[in-house]
Amino acid sequence: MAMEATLILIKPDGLKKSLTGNILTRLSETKLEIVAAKMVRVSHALAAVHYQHLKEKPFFEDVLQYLMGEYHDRRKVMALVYYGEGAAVKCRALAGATNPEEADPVSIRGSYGRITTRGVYENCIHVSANVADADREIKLWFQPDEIIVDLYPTQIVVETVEKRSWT
Ligand code: IDP
Ligand code: MG
Repeated sequence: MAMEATLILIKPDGLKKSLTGNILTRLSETKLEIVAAKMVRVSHALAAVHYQHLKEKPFFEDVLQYLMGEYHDRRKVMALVYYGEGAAVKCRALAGATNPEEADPVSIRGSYGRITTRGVYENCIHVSANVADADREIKLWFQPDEIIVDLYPTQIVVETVEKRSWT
């Protein structure tokens, strides 16, 4: 199997239900390496690009609000990159099907997900669907220096930007 990276997001429902430890424990069964991790406050713009393939769906805006944490009083997600042999397929298998009612009951989504009365599949975790999606999504959520291995080609850009520093 090829060395791959995949993006994992613990969504706001997963955080609110205190499932971070459970989910990371389940993912550790894969023996993959975590090469990046951070908490992210998700903007509408980031959510919209992340879920661009759902733009025409009637539930698009609901899914954006869900990822932004508007339904869970938790405006954050935990983003991680898992790296190793067959990472995309292995993590996807542990996550289970998109619809938590159809997901294998012992999968992460089968164990912890639910369908809300609004009709959104709250499935606790995002896992890139395949390697092509993973490459796009990892570049969207992480900067090169936030990942401890070199996954993709980089370039040096010289910019003068104002940024905060510790006083
Ligand atoms: P995935 O998360 O399994 O890759 P996608 O089709 O990419 O599935 O959908 C992204 C997210 O949008 C899902 O995880 C789920 O939260 C939500 N979603 C997808 N399809 C539906 C649907 O038919 N009804 C309600 N929510 C959905
Ligand atoms: Mg998807």
